[in-house]
Amino acid sequence: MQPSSLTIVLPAFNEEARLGAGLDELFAFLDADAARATLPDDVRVLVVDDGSSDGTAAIVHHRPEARPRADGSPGRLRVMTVPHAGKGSAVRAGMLASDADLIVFADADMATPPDQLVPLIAALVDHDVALGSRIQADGSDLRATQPLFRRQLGRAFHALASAWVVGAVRDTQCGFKGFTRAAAHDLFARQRVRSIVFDVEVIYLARRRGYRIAIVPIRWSDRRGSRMRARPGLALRVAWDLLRIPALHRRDAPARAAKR
Ligand SMILES: Nc1nc2c(ncn2[C@@H]2O[C@H](COP(=O)(O)OP(=O)(O)O)[C@@H](O)[C@H]2O)c(=O)[nH]1
Ligand SMILES: [Mg+2]
Repeated sequence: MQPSSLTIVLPAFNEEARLGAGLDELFAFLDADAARATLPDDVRVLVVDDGSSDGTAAIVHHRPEARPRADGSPGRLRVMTVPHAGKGSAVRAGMLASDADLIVFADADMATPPDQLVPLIAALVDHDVALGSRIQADGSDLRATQPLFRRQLGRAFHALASAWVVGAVRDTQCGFKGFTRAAAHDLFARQRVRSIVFDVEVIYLARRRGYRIAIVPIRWSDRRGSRMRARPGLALRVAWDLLRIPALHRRDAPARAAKR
């Protein structure tokens, strides 16, 4: 069946400075002919703000797309506010709150340009999960534009993640992933990790549950104003979360989950 609706979940934590420009870019694309021709008719954007102390939610409330439509139905943009617990729990809340046929999450800074929704959505025709990847078909890696310390952190992270839980998926941390509703609800209902390791956990669960997974090379560029602060506490949290993933899910049946 042709999907008729899509939700784009944008986790946002203290994004006052970047969210307005991000939403401008996103809606400019959604209103362009290319998007109308290729994306489902009903596209909604759900910003998940988990306890920002700045004007993140106000930015959303003041946008024209958040106003009710002429027929009284809700606008196509809304913000959901949840207690602060990290990117993983914000994405989880948004994925479970949507009942669209297809559900994608993306970074609010539009590090992945919105036109990359087209290949991501196309992959969901015959897959349940589509993982954006900054590694291109020719082997080049767009993460090369990141600052050196982030690349080094990324390599250390990947060495641990690949040995332990994600197998052949080379770019686990790309913040651009799409799911059918059935896969999104099944996976995120099980997902437990609150930190940035949640991406690895979702991939682990998707493999374990037997979903069809597409790796979709996407364009990406490093954007300034990253919310990530490298600190010893974070490194410990990340290592701990990576190591405990299999134990967290030892009771999740490896059998193939319900299909669309
Ligand atoms: N809701 C929520 N979003 C977060 C949190 N941490 C990061 N994000 C969001 O995750 C996305 C990626 O964050 P960013 O700082 O650009 O990460 P980087 O590009 O990997 O350095 C952005 O949309 C952030 O607002 C968090 O604790 N809560
Ligand atoms: Mg970013």
